[in-house]
Amino acid sequence: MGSVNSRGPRAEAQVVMLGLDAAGKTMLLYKLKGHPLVETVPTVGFNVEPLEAPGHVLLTFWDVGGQSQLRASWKDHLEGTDVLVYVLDSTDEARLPEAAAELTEVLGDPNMAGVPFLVLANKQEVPDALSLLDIRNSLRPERFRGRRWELRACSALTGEGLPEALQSLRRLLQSRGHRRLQVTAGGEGRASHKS
Ligand code: G3D
Repeated sequence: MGSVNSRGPRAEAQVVMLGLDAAGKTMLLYKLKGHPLVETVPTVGFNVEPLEAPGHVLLTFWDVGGQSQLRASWKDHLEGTDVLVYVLDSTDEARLPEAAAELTEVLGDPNMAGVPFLVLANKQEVPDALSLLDIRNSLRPERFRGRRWELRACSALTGEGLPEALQSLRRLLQSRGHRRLQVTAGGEGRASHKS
């Protein structure tokens, strides 16, 4: 899987979506694509989906965590990544340290040097979900120096926060030279950083 290469502004981007199993990646993908909700099945291996944002974004998503046999193969597919979307289950406090460790491992890959990332704190409609502040304090995204990042609250179930997530994606892609992507949304609940 190669990167999109052209002179001038690019309208296509390679977005890799990662997260522990059951974080909600599949459901997020369906919601972002405007499909009706379907019963999700565990992702085995990886999926590649063209996602209109409305520019053309090639979205690849992976399940990690507890699937060590898959990690060797997903590492082969990080080359050319423009933005990483990292999905967290905000109701799974117990596995937050594991999720943080996985993020560290992914961003430490040589292919991910300087690649910006968007953390989506999913399942925020659940009443006892961790707050964005709790997640930020646990994840400490500012420790990843030399790259831009944003942290967003969202719910794949209700769609809350998804327009704002796409806006973040657009901003991060723009920082990589994707000037033609246009996503319109406004919102709140964002933490962002430019290093
Ligand atoms: P994955 O692709 O990251 O493995 P899935 O995760 O999209 O398969 O979702 C895992 C489970 O979390 C599913 O529940 C799904 O319905 C649920 N889920 C995903 N997003 C949300 C959300 O925003 N809010 C809530 N409340 N649940 C969500 P099941 O029960 O099918 O395992």
